[in-house]
Amino acid sequence: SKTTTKTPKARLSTPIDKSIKLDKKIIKDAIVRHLHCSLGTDENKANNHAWWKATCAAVQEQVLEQLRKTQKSHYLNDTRAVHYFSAEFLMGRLMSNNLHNLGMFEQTQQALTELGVNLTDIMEEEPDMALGNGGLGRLAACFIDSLATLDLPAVGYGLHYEHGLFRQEIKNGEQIERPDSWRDYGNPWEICRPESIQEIPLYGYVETKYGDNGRIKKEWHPGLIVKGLPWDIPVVGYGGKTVNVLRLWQSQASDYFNWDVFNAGGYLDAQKENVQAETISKVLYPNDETEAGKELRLIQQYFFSACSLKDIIRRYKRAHGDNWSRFSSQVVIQLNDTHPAIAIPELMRILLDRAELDWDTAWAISSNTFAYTNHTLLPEALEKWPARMFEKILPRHLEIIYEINHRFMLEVEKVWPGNVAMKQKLSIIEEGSDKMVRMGNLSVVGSFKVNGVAEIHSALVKKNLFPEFDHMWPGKLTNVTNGITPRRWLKACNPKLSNLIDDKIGSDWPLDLNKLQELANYADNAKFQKQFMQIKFENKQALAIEIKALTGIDVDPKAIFDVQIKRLHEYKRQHLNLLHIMALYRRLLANPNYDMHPRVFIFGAKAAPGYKLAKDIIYAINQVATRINNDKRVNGKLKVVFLPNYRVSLAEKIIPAADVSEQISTAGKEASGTGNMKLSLNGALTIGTLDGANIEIAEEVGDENIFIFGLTVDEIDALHKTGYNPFDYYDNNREIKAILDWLETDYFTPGKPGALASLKHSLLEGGDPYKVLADFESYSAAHEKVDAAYKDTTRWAKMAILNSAKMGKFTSDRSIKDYVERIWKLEACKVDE
Ligand code: HBZ
Repeated sequence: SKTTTKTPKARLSTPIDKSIKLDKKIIKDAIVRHLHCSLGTDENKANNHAWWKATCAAVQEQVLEQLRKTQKSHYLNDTRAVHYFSAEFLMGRLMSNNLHNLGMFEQTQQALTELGVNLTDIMEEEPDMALGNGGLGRLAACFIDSLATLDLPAVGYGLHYEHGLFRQEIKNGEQIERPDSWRDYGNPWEICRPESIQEIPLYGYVETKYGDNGRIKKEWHPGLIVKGLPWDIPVVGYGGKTVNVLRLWQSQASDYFNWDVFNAGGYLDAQKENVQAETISKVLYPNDETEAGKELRLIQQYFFSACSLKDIIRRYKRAHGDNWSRFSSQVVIQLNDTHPAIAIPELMRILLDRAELDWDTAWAISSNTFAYTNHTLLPEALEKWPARMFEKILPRHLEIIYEINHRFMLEVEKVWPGNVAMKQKLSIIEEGSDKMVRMGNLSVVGSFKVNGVAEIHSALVKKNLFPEFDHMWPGKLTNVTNGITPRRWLKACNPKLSNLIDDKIGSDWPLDLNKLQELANYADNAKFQKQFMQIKFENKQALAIEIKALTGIDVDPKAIFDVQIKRLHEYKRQHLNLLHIMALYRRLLANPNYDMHPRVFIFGAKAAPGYKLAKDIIYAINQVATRINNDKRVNGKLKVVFLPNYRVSLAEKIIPAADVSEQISTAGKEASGTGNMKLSLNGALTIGTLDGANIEIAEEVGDENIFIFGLTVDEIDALHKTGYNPFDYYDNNREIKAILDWLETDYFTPGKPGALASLKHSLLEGGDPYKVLADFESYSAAHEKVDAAYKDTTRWAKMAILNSAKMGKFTSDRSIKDYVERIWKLEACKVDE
């Protein structure tokens, strides 16, 4: 059934480029044509889903036209291009983004209105493309948006997972994982490219041969060959000129493997191998910061890296034949974390065994092609693969890795002669009862640049993670601070605020986010403050309706909306937030007149399915929420909401409505964070530690416009060295003691005493590895400052405006320009008309 609501008064922002502005009549005709000719339905029968599909098809016509022109330009100019290798691209929905970037949002909205259809409603039909876990995957999505916007020749390469990140349901307070099926009814944006299938070898053995010239030749005889089928997702730059592609590989059984089995009557056995081949791209691994060491995961990594390299080489050869000398000047490959690091030995294998280049030539090409981005310092997140597993799946690659390591060890010997411990530390191979391949070390050795994702993180990468590499190769380790695309994270998700900004400072800001600075001139202007806060209020009203629909909980939009939205992890400290909520609750029970502005704490978080304590924290949040929300005594001053199934499209609804942004990781643990940037851009004030990009956000907004609390990296280090004892805080702070003891009663879990005890246990006997108790008091004090600031409405409005105004640095366009300048050395290539 289709819903017709009144469209907001038409307001056309300044056109980006008149030539591509489409008349609404043309759009309307295209939508109706697709309804009839592509979907076989009509205006009377069509439901929202059909309208959505028809509209996608109409938009895709424009997209494909620009895609063709872009590819022609890049081919004719034989441009150097970046290839962004990432196991994850967390794209979310594409309709609104594509409409905005093509500059046809308003016309399409009007066209649909005339057809009696509401664009906002049909956009809800689009499933999220959730092909990623969190920050790392979303960063890749923002980066390809910026690359296209800046007219840079770029291809994103990844996996075409059949099932993206699981859908989260909450049953009796607990997380339940359900499969995500984003393509069940087809995906209108993607294009299947069977003409570019690749074949990928796996398993088997390596034969050593002697060539005529006496040189040793290696030949890998694979035990299995799988096919990689590419699907292209067009990536539309803002302004609608450059359309790059995101190429995602789907695994398929190869046509000609195992005919022997088949012919011998083993039809079912052959089918089994089909299933195995097709399993490779079946499902995204849902672990964000831990490595499972599973065979299928390594195969996934090799599969998409090898398909992508073959694709790149095919394209290179079309222009340059067998002359490899220009390869690394035409091709740069960015490794998004170590997940695609296997591409390094794979390129070496191709250069050595196929192109028959000598080692030094091959190594010069390979090591000038790759650059690597590190996203974490957490030891449990650093990838290591058992050498045994490598030998079984990729026997030739293991040989090559040993050779890379052997030559690298000779370099280490030159710098630290006779130092065995140093060799053990830096070696790509970790010795022990189970030999392991360290993918981080391989990535540093095999890349020409390595970057961290925020200033402090990059400094810690140099100081703690790879200090010796920094000594050996000064200048190789660098920083590129993360960023977010302001097209999705302000223009599209917060139309009311975007329109207000357009009216004040013009509509260039999505391409030049530093322009937002000009808003600072209005930070004290009473009228502007009122408009700004009115929009925030309306966004909160809309979120309140969403909260009611999703959870049944009533929240008052006049309360402070305090949000923590991110993956659930101990280091992100959702439990610190929870302990503080319990403290407020306790204070309210002790003193019904406890002075605080009403507050709604909003959480969104998925836990890795195997991460017990993370799931316990979700359960605890939900149980505490239920108790508080149903307790009349708090008098509406406190509400707690856990929104199920946090994902990109839900973030787009929460962020414009947030007053307070919780960025409370243990200092030194959050590499950067990007949600912090999105929230601040939309006028939320940060309560946060001096960690990741929070530090740079504080520098931009000024200390008076952010609530910083907690131990610094150095203080955490010092505490660690002197010996941290969480019981000191438990024994000496009555509030902390009362709250932790409360967790052991059945107050929040009627009839089930102890159901929340694991939390207390981890914070006491467990040693509180993330220093929650050490930061509690300072966090609580910072929250009192938040409360006081909010009560002063003028002051709060000014602070909120200044947050939006000062976020210019955090556009992903700036990040990409940094990559171009410091690492990629690319040139823009304008697309001809
Ligand atoms: O990458 C995140 C960092 O935690 C965050 O601080 C940073 O802002 C962001 C972008 O640089 N890291 C992740 O999101 N990591 C993963 O999602 C991940 C996924 C699979 C893995 C390991 C990590 O095997």
